[in-house]
Order: sequence, then C-alpha cells, then structure tokens
Amino acid sequence: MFDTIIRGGRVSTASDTFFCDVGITDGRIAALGADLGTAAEIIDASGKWVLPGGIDSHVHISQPSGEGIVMADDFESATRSAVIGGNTTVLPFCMQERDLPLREAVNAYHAKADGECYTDVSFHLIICDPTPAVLGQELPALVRDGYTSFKVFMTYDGLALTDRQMLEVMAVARETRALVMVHAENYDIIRYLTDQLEAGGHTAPRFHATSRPVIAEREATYRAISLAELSDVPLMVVHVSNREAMDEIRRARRRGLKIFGETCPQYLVLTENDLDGLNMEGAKYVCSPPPRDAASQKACWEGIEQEIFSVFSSDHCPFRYDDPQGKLAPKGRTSFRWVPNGIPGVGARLPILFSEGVMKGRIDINRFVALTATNHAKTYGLYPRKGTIAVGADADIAIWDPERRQKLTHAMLADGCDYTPYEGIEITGWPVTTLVRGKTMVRDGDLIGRKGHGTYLTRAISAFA
Ligand code: DUC
Ligand code: ZN
Ligand code: ZN
Repeated sequence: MFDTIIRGGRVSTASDTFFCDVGITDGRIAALGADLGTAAEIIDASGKWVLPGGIDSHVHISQPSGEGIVMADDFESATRSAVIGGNTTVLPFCMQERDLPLREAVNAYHAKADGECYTDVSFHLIICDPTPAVLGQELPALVRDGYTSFKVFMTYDGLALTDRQMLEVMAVARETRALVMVHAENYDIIRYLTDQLEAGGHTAPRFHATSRPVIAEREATYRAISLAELSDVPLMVVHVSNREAMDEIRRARRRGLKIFGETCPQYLVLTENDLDGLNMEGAKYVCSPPPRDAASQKACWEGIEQEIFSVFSSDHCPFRYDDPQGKLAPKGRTSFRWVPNGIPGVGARLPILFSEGVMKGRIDINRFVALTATNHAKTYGLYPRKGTIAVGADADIAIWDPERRQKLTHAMLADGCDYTPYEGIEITGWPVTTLVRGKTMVRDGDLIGRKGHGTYLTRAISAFA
C-alpha cells in the first residue's frame, strides 16, 4: 500500500525510458514496476510522460536591485510560477551586502523564503566583497552548513570582482570544495561602450545590446577559465549567449578542465532585434548578456546537442514592465544603462525546451531531463536525492502531456510580472501535473498545493568539486 501510485506513464530519466508505475511513500519513490497494488491516491498517467521535476539552478528572487527598483517576484510568486511550469526545486541567489556579515544576508533570505514556497529551494551565495573575514571564516562555515556554491561577477558597479579577488574566492572554493559560478562579461569594455553610446545620444533600450558585444563575453569567459585553471577549481560559466564564449568552454573541456556551461531560453528564442521595440517596449528584453542573433541561437542549440552546455536554466530575473519600480523606471527612459536588467522565465523554461528541443527533434527526452534536472542536481550537490526517478529519491515528478498545443501567454505563468518575453510562442507539450516530495502541487494544470510545502535544502558538495 503506497500513498500514491502514478500509473501507466512513460517514465524517462537522463539515461533511460521505460513504461512503469511509480509507487510513492512518505514523499519518496518507493517502487518502480508493474502491478504495484493499491494506494490512497492513483494518478492516471496513461498517454503522458513522467519526468523528474525540473530544477532551475539560476533564478533571482526578491533580490535588492538598486534604488527605487523592485523585483516582481517574491518567493511565493516565483515558486508558484516555477511549479506551474513543472519545476520542483529552484536555486535562487543570496546576495552579500557590503559591510554586513554574509550570514546576515543568508538569514534575511531565509526569512523571506520560509513558509512561502511551493517548490523546494536552496541558495547560492553571491560574493561581491571578499573581505578577509568573508574569505577566512564566513565562506568556509557557510559551505560546511550546505551553501556549497558561490557566484562571482566580472561586471557591474558594486558587484564586479578584480582578477585578484576572483583568485581569492577560487582559493577558498578549492579549499572548501565549493563550486564557483561566474557572470563573464568584460566590465571596462561595457563601461567604455556605454559612455560612447550615451555621448552619441544612443540611449534607447536596443543599445543595451550594442554596449555588451560578444567580444566582451568571450574575453571574460576565457579569463575566468584561466583563473579557474590556475586555481584548479571547477567553474560554471552561466548564461552563455553565443558561439565564441561557448567555444572557449569547449576548448577548456577538451583540455580536460572541469569547466561547465549554462545557457538559457532567451539565447534560443530571442534576438537583439527584440530590443528594437517602439518607445520603451524593448526594455522587456533587456538582460545580460543580451540575446544575440540567429547564428548565436544556432550555436547555443549546438552547445546543447553536443553537451558543451550541461545545464539549461531560466536566469529568471523579473521586473514588471508597466511599473515605475520596474522596466519603466524614470531613469531607464534617460538611458538603457538604467533599465532594470533581467527578464522572467522560471515558468516558461521547461515548456520552451520541451517544445523547441524535444518536439522539434533537436534533443531526445533523456537529454532534456539531463539539461533541466539531473545535471543541476549533480552540479549543485542535490543528487541522487533530487533530479532523477529512482527508488529512494524524492518524489519530485512532472507529468507531461506531450500533445497539448497552445500559444504561450503571460497569464499561464502565474508569476508576479506583468508580461512574458515569450508571449505568443507556439508550445507543444505541457507539464499538467507536478508533485513535490510526493505531494500533488499542480493537478491537471490547477495549482492545488499550498505555499509552505516547499522546504529549504541543505546541499552536499558538488559531484564535480
Ligand atoms: N546576471 C544574471 O545572472 N541575472 C540577471 C542579470 C545579470 O546580469
Ligand atoms: Zn549574471
Ligand atoms: Zn542571473
């Protein structure tokens, strides 16, 4: 007798596909097989695909975003959209605040998340001020407590680290076996071009893309890889947008380095032309690195197919459009420099890759599972509890209808934003029912679970560290 049996579905993991029933007890997968007997709840999955729930390892929630700017999502609305889009775990960032102990920032994020989440969550740490206390005491203690990944930035005022500071953070990562994630764009190239563009009166949102060319991303990617090689640490290059940066990762991997790459939906289905919209409409697509061109989209698909990219994340970084605290902030009208930087995507990520990738024959379902769940769990210390369908794993499961066809609209995503950059995309396949640790949170498209079911996950060391 199980709590729940998912019956008659086609189950896929990152390696296999098989027809079987899934027996769930106490939030975990207790059996895989035929004729499992009875359960308090039977979920009929005939004609459906039963996949590990998505893990989105790159999302920003309730992150301070500059004076007068407010993120569109708190933990409730972001994880609501996540679970409706077939996710069962998200990994947001906890951003260090200057002159405050890092632990205080961690505690503040816990206070924001506690009791609010529909999915499980776990925090990466953004390091923007690597003081001796942070490097010597705080980070080692936090890694011991299960915060096993750091993100560093190579651009942005107040965030960018110097090469020396990156080396210092990487030295701590090596010692503690934390995984380093890097935002790789050349700070001075962007600052220089931004000043030049503004001086020439080129201030519309579309010039955001002009100010952050591929060369800036490629150079920083190569430099970050070099620093990681010197430090002998694994490195995840996040939100890769183009062939040149990807080729740096490919070369490093060929040389046997543990360099990993992440790409995101915006680099597969948007281009810089989307920033061209009249008035301020282009602001809806302002994110960094910016969407590029059709050739870059093709390159990112190649990176997905050829396993240069091991994870596909949303980089959900939501700002409302028609809002003075969002994309239409008064300062943003004076220059692209001040347009809040980031786009929503936590709910749209999986349907876009399923439809554009699996349904269009670019990747198989096993690669989809690897890119959206299993590899995230392995990279960030959650495997095998999360990211697969196996006896003993958490029953984090998304049941997909591979035939449902619809146009994506913002209303379907239930986030705190007022738009989606993916409005109107034709989508085939949808995660109709989602279970988080055995509890049905979404049934036939309706949110039925309660917020607060999502719990905080203390993570182990990355499988690659
Ligand atoms: N980098 C991110 O990872 N997210 C949003 C904006 C940015 O620059
Ligand atoms: Zn970034
Ligand atoms: Zn991000």
